[in-house]
Amino acid sequence: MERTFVMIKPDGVQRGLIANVIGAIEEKGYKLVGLKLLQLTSDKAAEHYIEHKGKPFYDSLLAYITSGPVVAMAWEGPDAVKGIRTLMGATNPLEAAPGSIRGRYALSIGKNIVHGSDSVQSAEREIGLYFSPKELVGYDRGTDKWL
Ligand code: DAT
Ligand code: MG
Repeated sequence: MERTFVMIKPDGVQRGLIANVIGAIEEKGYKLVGLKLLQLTSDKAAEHYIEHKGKPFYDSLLAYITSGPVVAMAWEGPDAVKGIRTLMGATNPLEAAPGSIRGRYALSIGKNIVHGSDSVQSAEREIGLYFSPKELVGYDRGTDKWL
């Protein structure tokens, strides 16, 4: 069982896609264990995207991710990190599989709707950036045995 961090980026919120993104992940079978709406400060955004510091797109990435509210979430399930990356589609929406979240809703790499952790280690770090342990809620669902 894994947990992963997912964020609906400002374009996803502004375009009214919160329910669609949550729905895609929920319908697949993953379990929502943490959820909040917030506006990122520059400091938080820099911490989140520390691995990209110095890259040509870094400044525009920070401007974009702080440009409006985001939805931060923790999701749980078997192989949740890789599974949710697959559900999101490739970073560049031009290459994202049709039917994936980015494949369905996004046109450009600079506005690709959603973030998802890329490894179990990143997931742990990113969940910790946005949630305190008591803000994460573990629970059983009647459907868990069918997944
Ligand atoms: P992902 O979000 O799929 O994990 P990433 O971690 O490589 O992708 O990059 C973080 C975000 O930065 C990505 O969602 C969009 C933006 N980005 C990445 N590569 C880019 C590029 N070559 N030009 C513009 N933006 C880019
Ligand atoms: Mg990434």
